[in-house]
Amino acid sequence: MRLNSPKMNVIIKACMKAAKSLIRDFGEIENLQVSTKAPGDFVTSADKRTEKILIEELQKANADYGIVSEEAGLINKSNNKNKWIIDPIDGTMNFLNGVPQFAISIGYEEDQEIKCGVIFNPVTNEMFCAEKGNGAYLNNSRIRVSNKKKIIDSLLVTGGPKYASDIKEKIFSEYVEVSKNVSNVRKFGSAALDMAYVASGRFDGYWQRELNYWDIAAGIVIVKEAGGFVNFFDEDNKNPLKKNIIASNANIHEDLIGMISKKYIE
Ligand code: 2AM
Ligand code: CA
Repeated sequence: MRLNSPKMNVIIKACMKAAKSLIRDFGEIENLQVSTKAPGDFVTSADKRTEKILIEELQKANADYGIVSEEAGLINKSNNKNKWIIDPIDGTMNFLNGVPQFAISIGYEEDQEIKCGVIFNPVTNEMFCAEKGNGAYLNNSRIRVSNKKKIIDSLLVTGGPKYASDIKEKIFSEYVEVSKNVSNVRKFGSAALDMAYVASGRFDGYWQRELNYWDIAAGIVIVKEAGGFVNFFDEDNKNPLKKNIIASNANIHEDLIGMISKKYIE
């Protein structure tokens, strides 16, 4: 049984409409005009087109909701209760290089909690979605996090550091530390899909520093509804949209936290 509440229907409809445009752009990747926002942080015209469709569709349903989106920034700032958290292309670097590992990510936040989310890879046609209290799905099938018991047997995924990071050494040393204590670590380049893959048991756990809220908002509810745990660590109180995250199955969560950071918020 797929999720079909009014809220989920709005998100899925917006997502599918935007995905049509995005997949056309992916087919014409060589013709895209690429502009550089900052080193290592590329923005494509496809990004903006996809975002525009998402915002238009979501606003048709709820004109007064707040929107937090990568390019457009904050819309309807005064609405702090209901917000769409959008990433039109998560995995931009993959997209630009013709690698089919990227996704549209849409989260719906109510009273500071993500209540539902969709992560859609338009190339593989995999839609991961979840709604608080109603479970997590991949297309029409329920998903669950893996049942791996020991961290030493686990396959993890991570990302970063970004090109302009000030903490590259710290991120590399964490990578070394974790790698010594697990089966293996992957780097796939889309935080949203990394979260979705943890939710569906493909990876046992995920961690990454220096993310933006829109990279992982939808993933939070999808991992939790799939039975996983999500924690944020080393929070930056001055910038609540910046996130360091750990997401995994329940069995290995404490061990993973122990390897990465002792300072975490419940
Ligand atoms: P993006 O593709 O939307 O930029 C890659 O490790 C993951 O980190 C992607 O989900 C990417 O999102 C995210 N990320 C966030 N900020 C980034 C940055 N400045 N440079 C590269 N990746 C970034
Ligand atoms: Ca992103």
